[in-house]
Amino acid sequence: MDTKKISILMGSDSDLPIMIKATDLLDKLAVPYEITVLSAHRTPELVFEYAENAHKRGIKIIIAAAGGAAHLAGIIAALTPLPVIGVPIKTSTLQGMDSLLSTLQMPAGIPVATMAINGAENAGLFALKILALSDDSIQKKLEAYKQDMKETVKNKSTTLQQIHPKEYIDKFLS
Ligand code: RP5
Repeated sequence: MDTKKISILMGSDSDLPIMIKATDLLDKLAVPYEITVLSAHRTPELVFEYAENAHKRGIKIIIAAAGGAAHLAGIIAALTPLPVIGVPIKTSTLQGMDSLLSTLQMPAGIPVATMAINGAENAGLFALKILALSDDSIQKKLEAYKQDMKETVKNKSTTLQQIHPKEYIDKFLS
């Protein structure tokens, strides 16, 4: 089995319904990953241990998702030499603006590549784009993914030319 080069971290298992979009993408493209719950606030010692050792196990990129006072991506980025992709999780109180700003507004010296609120699929894609720089097989998978996306949009447009917009909503969007 291939070495896992992508690590997905979540502040809580309650982030999984969002992060499943990243794992679905990686499963679809048959790229292995590891997925772990680690909290900057609830398990700080484990966060330190994980971040300081991940690169020694062959991990190349860390995706860190958290909501609210979302410090997970930032503290991981402070401790690892690896690139860190942050996913701010939408919250019920502030709609994820809290998560977005606490993931995004890092001080100079400690970068976190922050995705959109709930941007789990893009986090997976961004991780793959980094790996594709030195892996042609991943590059090819990304090209196929993009082609699929293009065909899907074209097919939707063709269908929309053939039926009434209300029927389209009933059939495909309800
Ligand atoms: C953050 O707090 C987690 O990333 C999650 O988004 C949020 C709520 O966590 P739970 O109270 O659902 O465990 O640390």
